[in-house]
Amino acid sequence: MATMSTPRRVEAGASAFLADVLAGLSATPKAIAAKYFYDANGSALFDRICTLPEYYPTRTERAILEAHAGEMAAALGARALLIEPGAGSSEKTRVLLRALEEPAAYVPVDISAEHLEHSAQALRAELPHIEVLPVAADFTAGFAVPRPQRQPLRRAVFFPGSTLGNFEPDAARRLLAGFRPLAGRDGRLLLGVDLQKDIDVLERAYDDAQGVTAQFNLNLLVRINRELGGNFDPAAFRHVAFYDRERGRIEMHLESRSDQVVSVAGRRFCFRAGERLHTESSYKYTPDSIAALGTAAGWRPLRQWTDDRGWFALALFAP
Ligand code: AVI
Repeated sequence: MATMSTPRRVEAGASAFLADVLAGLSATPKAIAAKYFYDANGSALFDRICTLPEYYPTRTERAILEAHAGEMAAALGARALLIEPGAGSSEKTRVLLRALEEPAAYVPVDISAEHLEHSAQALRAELPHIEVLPVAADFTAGFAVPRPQRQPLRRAVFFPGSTLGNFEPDAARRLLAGFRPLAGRDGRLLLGVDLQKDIDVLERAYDDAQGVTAQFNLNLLVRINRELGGNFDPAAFRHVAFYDRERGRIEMHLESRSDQVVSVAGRRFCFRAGERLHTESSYKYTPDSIAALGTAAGWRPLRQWTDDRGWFALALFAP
């Protein structure tokens, strides 16, 4: 199995980061993809976000899983092979894995080989009856699913955490369509999505009182300085997060507090006071719009589970 830790891949990753940052700072308006938040520090800050009182998605999704894991497991059927793109520490997946009937295996896929191996070991110790077959890969670029010892009756793609929300609608549709061949002919897709709700609840979730989300956003500049030889002064930028009702998305930006010139890898970029660098969009769906997106990607909506407030949904699809 390929790992992400060979020098060539690290260099390739660094040069893609550099090319994307230079292109994003040259664009109007300036923008850098949200996937670059997640260096070690960014991932640790995201873990903290997930525990914040204002950030409801993680605990709401977990509560839905805990309340309905039995039904979900029954819907996936016995001897399922569970594939999780972007698995991270597989924290919430444990709830589902525990409920599955004789699971064939669990295939967590993550870009960080080190993180993946660490959490695979913990899972094997906790759930010794489940074969864990980690794949270190960028799930958006495609990957091969390893063959488990026990013959699966079905493959199921589990994509929780509202990660889909960070994809633009067209890219989200392409991603879900790409899960079709992964799941196979009678496969299933179980998708976690954040739902549209009161604007204050949404905006507080992305601009918390302790300023952890602000730190998470500003860490992108720290990462650019360290990895790409930038000279951003993070204190010269302000975290901005708001909900765009028309687009149904939270936007996060870094707003320049003054006119300033920043250099990255020897290139100079001017910011005017108040100018924004767009760092993330987080789309919020409705039960109908998520069913429609799945349908547009070639999936058939089967059912959805939600919480009492209707804040988050787990949506199940078949081919
Ligand atoms: C990873 N992703 C689903 C998070 C979200 O809610 O869009 C990232 C995040 N950004 C700020 N807070 C959390």
